[in-house]
Amino acid sequence: MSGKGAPELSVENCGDLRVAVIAAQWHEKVMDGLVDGATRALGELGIAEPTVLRVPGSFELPVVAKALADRGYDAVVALGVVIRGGTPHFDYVCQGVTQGLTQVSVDTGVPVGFGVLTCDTEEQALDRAGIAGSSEDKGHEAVTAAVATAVTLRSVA
Ligand code: DLZ
Repeated sequence: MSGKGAPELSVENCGDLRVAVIAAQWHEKVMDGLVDGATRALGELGIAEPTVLRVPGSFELPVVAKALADRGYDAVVALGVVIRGGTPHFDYVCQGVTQGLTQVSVDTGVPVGFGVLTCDTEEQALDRAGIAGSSEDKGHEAVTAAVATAVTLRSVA
């Protein structure tokens, strides 16, 4: 999937929103970039002191996302990196986390930013991690999308 065509989102009146970030721990360098990008985005949006939690791997993201959504957060952002190996395990983890996060979001009505990279190689992941030399900043993007959606939901409440 190409990053071309991404919108320039302008998000306002969101400083009072409660936002939580959950981050997996596999692939440390990429994860550090995603978490930094997410934190930077929250600062730019004026959302101080977000909750940041770590889980072991991407497969654990949905259950914690559900707990946070149930506890009154206005938006949850899930960050992870899954890199293809030589077995079908990659497909099961990707499917589980994607369907799990979608289900949490739709069932609870709380937007869940999807900052989970599913890549063939570590190089592809680093190129999307928002570090020096990256062409994309997916942690930042996931926060902006989740908060923008929370603002939209508030306007229709
Ligand atoms: C087992 C596993 C593998 C092989 N690869 C990754 C990965 O690339 N990225 C990731 O976030 N997690 C991986 N995991 C761990 C699973 O997400 C999960 O933590 C374990 O299967 C334990 O439930």
